[in-house]
Amino acid sequence: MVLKLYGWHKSTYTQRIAMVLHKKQVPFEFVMVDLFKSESKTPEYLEHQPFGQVLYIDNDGFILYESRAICLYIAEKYANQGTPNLLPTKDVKSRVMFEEASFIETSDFEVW
Ligand SMILES: N[C@@H](CCC(=O)N[C@@H](CS)C(=O)NCC(=O)O)C(=O)O
Repeated sequence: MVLKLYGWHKSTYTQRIAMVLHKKQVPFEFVMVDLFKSESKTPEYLEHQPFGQVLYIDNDGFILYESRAICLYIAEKYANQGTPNLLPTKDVKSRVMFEEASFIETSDFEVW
């Protein structure tokens, strides 16, 4: 079954996932969740994303809902296709510099 991305087109979190999926050439179905209509607050939606936010993915029944974790999942699961080396090497300095940039982005630049 094709990977499903439940998100909102205006959400930068959703766009982040779509970008990584494109980079890794992973086919996916986009399922629109309209925040203006509170579609992320329905009981059915909350079963998959308990914070009532966009977004989440469904990959053959595997549900994941934190955007950066999803990016890591996609980059690692589809490591052998699309744009190579989205993740740093196993070298400890490269890894922590990646995490440093990621934490800075989360802490200091997060807007939607
Ligand atoms: N930490 C979450 C944040 C998701 C998030 O904040 N989504 C926003 C839209 S971009 C949202 O759904 N806001 C509506 C709400 O919180 O009710 C992630 O990275 O996936």
